Amino acid sequence: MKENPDFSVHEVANAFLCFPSEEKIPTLGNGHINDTFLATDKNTGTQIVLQRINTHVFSEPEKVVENHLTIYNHLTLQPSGLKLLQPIVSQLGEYLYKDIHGNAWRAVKYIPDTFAIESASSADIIYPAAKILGLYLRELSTLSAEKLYDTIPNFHNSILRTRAFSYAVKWGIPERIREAKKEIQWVREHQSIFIKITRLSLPFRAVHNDAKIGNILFDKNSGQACAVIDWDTTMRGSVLSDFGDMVRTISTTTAEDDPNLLAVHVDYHRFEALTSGWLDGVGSILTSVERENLLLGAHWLILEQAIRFLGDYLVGDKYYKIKYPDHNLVRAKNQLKLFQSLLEQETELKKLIL
Ligand code: GN1
Ligand code: MG
Repeated sequence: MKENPDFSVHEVANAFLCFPSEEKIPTLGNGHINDTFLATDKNTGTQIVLQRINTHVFSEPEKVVENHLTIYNHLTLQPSGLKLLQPIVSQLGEYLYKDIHGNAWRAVKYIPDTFAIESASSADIIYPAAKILGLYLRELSTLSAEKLYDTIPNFHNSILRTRAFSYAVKWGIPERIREAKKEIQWVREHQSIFIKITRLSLPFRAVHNDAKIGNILFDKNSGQACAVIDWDTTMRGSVLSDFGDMVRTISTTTAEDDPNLLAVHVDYHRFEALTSGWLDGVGSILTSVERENLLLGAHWLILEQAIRFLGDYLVGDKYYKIKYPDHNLVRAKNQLKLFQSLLEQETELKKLIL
């Protein structure tokens, strides 16, 4: 059953909490896909995160909650002390709750005294943020990827994504296609990078697949990175895409939708700090093919993200939540600028990795 825009978050809070507060239940975070709320139990003060799973994107929400449980059970046994998203069962004893409108919901325990950010404005957080993303991968390295479902099949298959992009360029909204002519041309000139990725024999592992700065929680008191969140796409994939997503969101001071393109660039010193943090985090899990191609992972992910935003703009914003009409175009231009900056510094950046 597909999601329904009509829902009562209070009904859902009632399904997961014994005595939910009757006050307004606020939204939480800036996710592009799911709807997230923070509900409180008025007797105990316990706070839980309620999420309506976007079933246009995650067509089998059962797999999302099953993977979550598998990951949680695995990470609980690991030594690093990452704070974890503890799944919560509904009063019916299930991890997935279908509301009366047919929407799919799940809940996790809120990790108190933490905050999230959308861009790495302070240089101090780069090393710890990168390290925790690496640690997450290190701890997952002992979980067989076969134990996880593909919650979104072909998620980082950029050859298929290029096909979808070509379709959008052919059948999308004509005015938008005209408006984005320059960007479409630019993508076409650089998309051969995706072929390079498919030619590498990369090992499949359980990886995060959405390893961006917004998916890290920081402790309010110490300022330290303490949790990696949003495990919905943690499944089979490559560490290169996680490295790439990290570069995409931490090597620059700007958010992915900053329209000020002059400010969008990969900063050499940030790149240096994030690479060293991430490598310290992953430890010795990388194979030589992974290690040698990390920078290619950054090219891959940034260009892939650009075509996802641009393609969505061309077809009329069907996938990503937007805040204004050209939002996806602004995001795409931002990512293309970042990609260009990466290309310009390729030789110097490569020296930092090898
Ligand atoms: C989406 O929902 P959210 O914000 O965690 C997207 C990622 C993109 C990201 C761009 C399932 O993530 O792949 O990289 O936006 N998730 C899905 O910020 O498509
Ligand atoms: Mg996500």
